[in-house]
Amino acid sequence: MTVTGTPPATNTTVTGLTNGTAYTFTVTATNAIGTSPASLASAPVTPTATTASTIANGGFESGLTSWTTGGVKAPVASTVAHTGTGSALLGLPSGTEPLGDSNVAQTITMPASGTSTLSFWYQPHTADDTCSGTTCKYDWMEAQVRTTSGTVLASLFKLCSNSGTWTQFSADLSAYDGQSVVLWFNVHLDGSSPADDTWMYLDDVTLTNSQTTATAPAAPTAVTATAGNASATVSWTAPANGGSAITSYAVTPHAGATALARSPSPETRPPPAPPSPGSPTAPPTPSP
Ligand SMILES: [Ca+2]
Ligand SMILES: [Ca+2]
Repeated sequence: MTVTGTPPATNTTVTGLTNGTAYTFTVTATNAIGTSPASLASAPVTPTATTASTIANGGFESGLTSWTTGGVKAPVASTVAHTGTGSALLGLPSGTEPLGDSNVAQTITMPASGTSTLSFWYQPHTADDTCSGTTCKYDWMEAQVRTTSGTVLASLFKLCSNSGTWTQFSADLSAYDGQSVVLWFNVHLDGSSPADDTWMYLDDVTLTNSQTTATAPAAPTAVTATAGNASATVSWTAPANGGSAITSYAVTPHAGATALARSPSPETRPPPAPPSPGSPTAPPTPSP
């Protein structure tokens, strides 16, 4: 593509690229007399699809829209927010305690690949005993990843806390990439009388995805050559490897503007002799 102007801008956006493919870029400058040689190539970059959160209304700014509620005490929208003005309230802060669950759930389609991280914030309260994990037997807060048919794939946490502070929880859900799963958040109540209620505010449920595709290495730098007798010793600095180990280098001698045959790696072999018209040792025609 061509960038024009007076003077022309020194940046531009190249569109129409394929996500997941590594690209490098070179630039030439043109004036009234002609066009420059191309620049060295940029470091490689790999465009990726913009991954908006696949969780709808994860900030509960639209009440409980897009969430399914369940249990003996259905959760309600709350204005006790971690961010924004809304959250979900699971369980109940006061009043007669029912026996059973209070949950919200949403089915999401996980990204096809990459590292997928679930994050959410919860603010736990209880008048019942505190506990953690399998020791919980009265009231508790919990989060699970389930199949769409209800089978538990992972228990993210299970505890009963009265910290009353917004607490972040995050988990790597990459194992479920490409699947439809249910995010399930619950407060369990033991129906005690007199009531010892338990409740939890839930907010900012997000799923982020990052792609870790390896790319081609950057260009080697600091290339120097020392002349010898019909040979030259070439050395260089290894570049960033793009996330995949470098397996070879190729060294191409140039005589003037003409690229000659490449030397294979490793570079212990002297480069081909310089061109000599009519000589039987002249190297072959340049290859791309
Ligand atoms: Ca919110
Ligand atoms: Ca209780």
